Amino acid sequence: MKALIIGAAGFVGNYLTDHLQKDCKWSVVTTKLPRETIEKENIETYDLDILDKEAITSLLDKERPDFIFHLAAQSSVALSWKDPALTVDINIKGSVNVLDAIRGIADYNPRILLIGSGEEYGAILPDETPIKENTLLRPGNIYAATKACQNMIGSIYAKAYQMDIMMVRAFNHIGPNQAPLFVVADFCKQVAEIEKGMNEPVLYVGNLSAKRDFTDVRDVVRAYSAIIQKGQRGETYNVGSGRSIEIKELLGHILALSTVDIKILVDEKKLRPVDVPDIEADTEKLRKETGWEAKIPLLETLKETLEYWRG
Ligand code: A2R
Repeated sequence: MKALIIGAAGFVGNYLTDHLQKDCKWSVVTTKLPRETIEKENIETYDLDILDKEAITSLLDKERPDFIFHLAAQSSVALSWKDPALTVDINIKGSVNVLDAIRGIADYNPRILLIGSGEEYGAILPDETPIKENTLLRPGNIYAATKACQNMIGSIYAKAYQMDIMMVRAFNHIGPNQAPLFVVADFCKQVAEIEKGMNEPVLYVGNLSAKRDFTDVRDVVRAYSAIIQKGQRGETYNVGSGRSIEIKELLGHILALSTVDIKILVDEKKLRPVDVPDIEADTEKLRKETGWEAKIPLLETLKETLEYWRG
């Protein structure tokens, strides 16, 4: 089997490449932007901007992968506020380019996975958690709106053109190598810097009361390969641990792993209005249809992420 990962130079792409090669034993082709680098063995890597539909077509025509994982995105919520047009271009027009390029190739029916986000659900009501896939989408930021749109277009293409497209909504995923824009990487980086004496023993935090659903990125990529093989055409699958945890408790676990005493201070800049106090994925559909279970305990992921930043 041959798999193509579009947008493989990002956080998830790195883990997905390893998983498909080592665990699934598939041949893997990846794409990246010209400014990015991918250092992997036995991998064919192409430069590809998904805004260039013709380039997508010629790559697909040449490689004809059986499975296509579409990861490429403008994935930052913060940047989506600053540059909504770019986010719409990449996340909506780019995804349409990918789907349309596939559709335009004769006698070619790959299985395709579009990666969306738990952010698509937005301001859920208290009785809507754990969140099921059929919950009303109320995206609260530009990034979330573009991913919700990608999801809708994916299901329309699947139905209208009988294409084997599956969609996921991934909740918070964490692990070594994640950018410190995200809460766990941010806390671990700060702790590691304090331990090295680079900073005073003060850890700056935002809102600690929110509850979120965290999954190790290596479990997430296993879910992706399971869905692309066993998922149903046009269906959407939540990917999460199925258990939310208060950020305060998460911080407590990270501090317990630290070798020094650390004071906690609230940084006004990190405080964001939290309109959704508890976000927890209902993952029954994923588990029932694919047999997937999260394997890596949260404490193990936190330990490895802290070790990564210590290094
Ligand atoms: O924005 P950059 O320079 O980090 O590059 C990202 C790349 N990308 C593109 N690739 C092709 N054509 C474009 N026009 C384009 N614009 C951006 O897609 C990055 O290397 C990759 C996405 O990776 P990350 O931003 O690290 O996201 P992550 O955490 O790996 O998540 C994968 C997927 C994304 O669709 C997220 O929105 C979703 O899972 O949560």
